[in-house]
Amino acid sequence: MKKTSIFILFWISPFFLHANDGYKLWLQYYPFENHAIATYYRDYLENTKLVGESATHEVIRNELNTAFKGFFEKEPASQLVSEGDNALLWIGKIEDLPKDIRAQLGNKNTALGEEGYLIRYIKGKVILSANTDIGLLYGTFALLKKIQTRQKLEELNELENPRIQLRMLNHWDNLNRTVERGYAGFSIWNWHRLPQHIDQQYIDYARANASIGINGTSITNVNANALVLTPEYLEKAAALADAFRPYGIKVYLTARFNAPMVLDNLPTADPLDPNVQQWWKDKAKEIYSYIPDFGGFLVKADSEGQPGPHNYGRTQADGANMLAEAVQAYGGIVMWRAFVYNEHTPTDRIRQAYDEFKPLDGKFRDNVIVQVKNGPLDFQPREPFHPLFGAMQETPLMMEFQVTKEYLGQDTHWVNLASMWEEVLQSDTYAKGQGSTVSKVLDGSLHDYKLTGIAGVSNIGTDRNWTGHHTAQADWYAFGNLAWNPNQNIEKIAEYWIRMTFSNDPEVVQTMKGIMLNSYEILVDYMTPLGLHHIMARSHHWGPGPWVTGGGRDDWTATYYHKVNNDSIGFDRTETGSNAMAQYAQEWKEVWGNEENVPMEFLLWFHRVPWNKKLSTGNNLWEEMALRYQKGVEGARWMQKEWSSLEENIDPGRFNHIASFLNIQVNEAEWWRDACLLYFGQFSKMPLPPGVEAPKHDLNYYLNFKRNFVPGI
Ligand code: BDP
Repeated sequence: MKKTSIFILFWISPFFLHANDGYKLWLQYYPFENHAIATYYRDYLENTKLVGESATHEVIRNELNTAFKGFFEKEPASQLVSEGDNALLWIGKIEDLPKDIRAQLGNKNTALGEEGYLIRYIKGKVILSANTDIGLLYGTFALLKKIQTRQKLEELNELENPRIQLRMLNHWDNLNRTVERGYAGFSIWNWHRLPQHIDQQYIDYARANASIGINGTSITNVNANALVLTPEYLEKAAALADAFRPYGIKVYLTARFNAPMVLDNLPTADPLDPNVQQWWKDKAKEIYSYIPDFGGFLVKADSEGQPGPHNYGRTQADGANMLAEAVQAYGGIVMWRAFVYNEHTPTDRIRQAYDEFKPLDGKFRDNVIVQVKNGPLDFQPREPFHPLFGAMQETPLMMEFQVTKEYLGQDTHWVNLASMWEEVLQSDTYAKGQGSTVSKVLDGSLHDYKLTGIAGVSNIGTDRNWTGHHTAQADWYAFGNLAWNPNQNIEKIAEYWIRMTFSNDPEVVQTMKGIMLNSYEILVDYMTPLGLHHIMARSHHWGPGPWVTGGGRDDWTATYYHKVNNDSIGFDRTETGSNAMAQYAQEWKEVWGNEENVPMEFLLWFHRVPWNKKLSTGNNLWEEMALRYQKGVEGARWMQKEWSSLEENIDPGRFNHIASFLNIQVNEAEWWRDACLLYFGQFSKMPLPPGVEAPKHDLNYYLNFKRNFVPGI
């Protein structure tokens, strides 16, 4: 029998009989499905030599042990370190490897960066090496992933470096442990028990993040509480930083712009005032005395009630540069958010960030990076990429994705966010001609940025499975993978996640992958088809609210965005309207600017269209909208059916949990369809086209549907 044929033997393992609570994420390390596969990998895992000593080496050793115990359901012999030099798997920094092993690598390591690793199969041995301890840790997780996904070790020949420097999670966690837009329980940071108690969950959080290459975490809400900058909290943040350090993860804090006033009664927070500047310098010094490798500040200013430089007639660059100067001497950075818009809505809200930041290009200090949301509005189910990505050649920009699904069904909907992210990352900005993708902006190659980064707003909480929905773990996983390399194939990412988290059973892999890769279009169809946006319920954003109007802020209503009337619907963003389209390259104006050939997914984002307008599909606008809502509902039902076919192949704990959530998803998809079509139908005054199911209730029912204490606010 050839060695390779062991990979196609049968798959059922007793492991599936045990209910799984999901806590182990994609680091399940479940037993091999048959003896032949187990034997194949055991040869290597039992003959491993880990060279060198450090806190990170300790982490590597523990991870290898954990994996071994999972794979083989027993303790490894002698700490997995083989005696003598006969090891089959070598793990060590280049400089630590014995001469003969290093010699085998030849000059194949020259392209290794600070955080990179290489894994090579040479003459019967697997050699895993790196320049740094952290590179070694990343390589260890990469190797374990290969084993988890049943790849052949004889084929290993890779050198990997991350394409983006800062790979960050942003927690919107408050000091009282509520999580803004968090749907998986409370904040995992137990501030009250810190700094004395380091919970196991912090360690497992760091492991999980390191396994996907995350190297930074901003632990507090962007709607910031200045208290986190006081000694009481700095001591606690330092304890977290200590716990995360061996995993290569730095801690960042959100800075409230008027902290000098709040904490020390300064009369102003004007960034050009010398006393204010001195205050931040002293504060930075104090922070670094607690956390010597503190990463820096993340700042939300002049947005949604947060104080900022506007309060003093100063620019965003004035504000960012003052903070940047304070941390520069220590190697710190400032991530300054571009999510700035005016409560009086002087212009189309989606224009405002570009209008404000574009003139400041090149005016920021070197250690500032501007953090831009993926789209120009606010984490909607579908938006075109943010025009700033094509506009700032002299100022490093980083991406902000929302991993938590504030506007996409929150915790109970299954939607593969990587599909949305890929669409954005591969969008062409045309900033330097064709092929100037957002991903090239982010990895710094397009404009030669010295600082590069990507952030994901965390979906993690105290729920046993971390993310509420078991499948939302896939979003965390995919985020890390795309942060490491924004050009990674999302189908592969989904496949690896399924294999590591659930099973290598081909039926599970195929079925789950099918659901995941279709889920995004399905959700867009039942929530916001044809470029509709911001039609969620007020404030908590859960469920439909196309009727939301009035109140203090126009730009927080639905009617501002769809402007429906009896004749037409949609936001004209061409020259005849707000002209937000002018912020994009000419190539896009040609695609999006013309109502006749704009891709259907952005029709109402850019245009105002009469209800009876005939579209390329042959339907008029009303019919198309109704059919898409219906299609979305049918898609959700299809997901449910596909999932139910896996009952025999998935452990009952997770199978039932996901089945129950899919039930909610189908009901809510129907709710979205019925509510939106009843509401918009009052204006189109046309009947539902054939094939669209009649709503379950009348419009009044939906208008009056209220729930108390929806999470995440
Ligand atoms: C909005 C959220 C709000 C956040 C804001 C932000 O509703 O809770 O504070 O984004 O990103 O989408 O600052």
